[in-house]
Amino acid sequence: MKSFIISIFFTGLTVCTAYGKDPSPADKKATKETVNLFRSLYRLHNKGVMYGHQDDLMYGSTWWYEKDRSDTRDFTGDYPAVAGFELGHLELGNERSLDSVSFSQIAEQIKAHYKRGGVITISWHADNPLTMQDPASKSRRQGGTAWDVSSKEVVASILPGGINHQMFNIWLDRLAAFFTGLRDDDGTPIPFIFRPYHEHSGSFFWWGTDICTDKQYSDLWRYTVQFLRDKKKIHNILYAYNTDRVTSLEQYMRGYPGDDIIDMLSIDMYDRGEKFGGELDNALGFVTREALNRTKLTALSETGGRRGMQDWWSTVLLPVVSKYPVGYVLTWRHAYRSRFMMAGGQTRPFPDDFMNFYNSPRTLFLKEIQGENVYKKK
Ligand code: BMA
Repeated sequence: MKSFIISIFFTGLTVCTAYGKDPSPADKKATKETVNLFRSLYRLHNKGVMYGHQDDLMYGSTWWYEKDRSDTRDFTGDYPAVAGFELGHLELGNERSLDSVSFSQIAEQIKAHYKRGGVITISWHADNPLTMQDPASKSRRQGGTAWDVSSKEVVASILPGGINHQMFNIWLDRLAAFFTGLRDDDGTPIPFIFRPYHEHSGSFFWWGTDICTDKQYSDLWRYTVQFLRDKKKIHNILYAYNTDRVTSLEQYMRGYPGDDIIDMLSIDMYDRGEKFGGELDNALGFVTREALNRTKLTALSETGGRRGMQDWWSTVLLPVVSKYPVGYVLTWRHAYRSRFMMAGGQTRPFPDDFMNFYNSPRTLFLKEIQGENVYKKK
């Protein structure tokens, strides 16, 4: 109310001040729907943790692109609140992703999920811009891909002044063209969370902590955002900073590009054994605290269960994520396995215990966030 009264006197100025008070995206020119999404997600931290699933709308281990189908919905009756998509190989100008998914179908499903009022997140396993040019890399396992960590010169080679800088600009141009095409029927740009250069601490991608310097990593981020936001004038993106498992805030923040670039502090952690619960508890504690101190969003943007555990969802994951303001938890794709299917393999997409996670008052699936109207669409 106070800012409303002041705004009667100093309209232009107070709009900015009032804006500055509320949690807001790093992009000062973010579209209305993007600002609304950011604020809704920030508010939802208090309500519960959204469930997200990678490629949920594109395929499952037993089916391939059936419009509107979803493993999550098949199993629970509801879509995930957050739908994940992957753009690896878009940079090459290909029609299909590294997982053989058609980019035009991805765009279609992004639009469908936006229409339903769901949240969209996009990852990018970009090929290695340096080693992919070396024919010898083809003979190596993962040679030329995002996982090729054979050279420490990659990030330097694409930054301004680097030998691959022009090529990298073409890659970003292709991303920009795809992003610009993500529009609703009335032409409204569809807001989404973009999580490139992920799992920085892991050093199994060419942008990892052991493969480039912290400064280069930060420069890569800043260059990318400035290219998409300032040069291409794309204002419907929330940017997610992300690491793999870390044990301290200091380790987490290595190479952080800055609050003027980043909207979300997220972490990926998979369960590799009994210590997982404690490690996740520790990491989510300092990541979410730091995020809220900076007025940023949070997520456990990739996680996955321990093989053989029947009740992982309700006894390991749920108790820890319930302790902290974690915006969403996303589990990775159910890769399509035709040969496995032919051999009569298991066809259930989730264990029974997933229903306990679904039924928990702490978790939010699509129907629960539809009521929130996260984009404040009319
Ligand atoms: C990885 C694996 C790969 C996949 C990649 C991008 O974690 O699932 O098979 O190509 O993600 O989706």
